[in-house]
Amino acid sequence: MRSHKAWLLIIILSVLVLLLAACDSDKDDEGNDESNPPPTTPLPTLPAAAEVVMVNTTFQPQQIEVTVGTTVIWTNQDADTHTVTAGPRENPTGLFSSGDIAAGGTFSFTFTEPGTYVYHCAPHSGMDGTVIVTAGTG
Ligand SMILES: [Cu+2]
Repeated sequence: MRSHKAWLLIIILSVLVLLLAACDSDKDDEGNDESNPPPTTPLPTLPAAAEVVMVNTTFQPQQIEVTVGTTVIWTNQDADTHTVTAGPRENPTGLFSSGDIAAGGTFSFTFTEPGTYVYHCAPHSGMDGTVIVTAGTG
């Protein structure tokens, strides 16, 4: 009984020593990796977003440039209702049309093709904006 316990103790100690040794070598590897990280591959392109606010019956910024795939979010900070309507006032394209956006409301649209997109607010002449969409790099 006594020698059986002694052997068990020796085996447990041996396993512990082996585990500690393994941990030490792991730590060394990780330490080296952290202090000298390998070159990282480019991250996948995340969905991009850009913001335009409607304030003082204008779009701010009045013109923005984004890359393909960007979602533009318009937020109405005025008390008046506005719209975000694609195309020139006299000839809407129908690409997007927010309908009425009440105070505090938002509208978003994702641009999937490069180009220059003019838009306007239907009720307010002179309230116009432009989104320039360029080909993305990624
Ligand atoms: Cu408006």
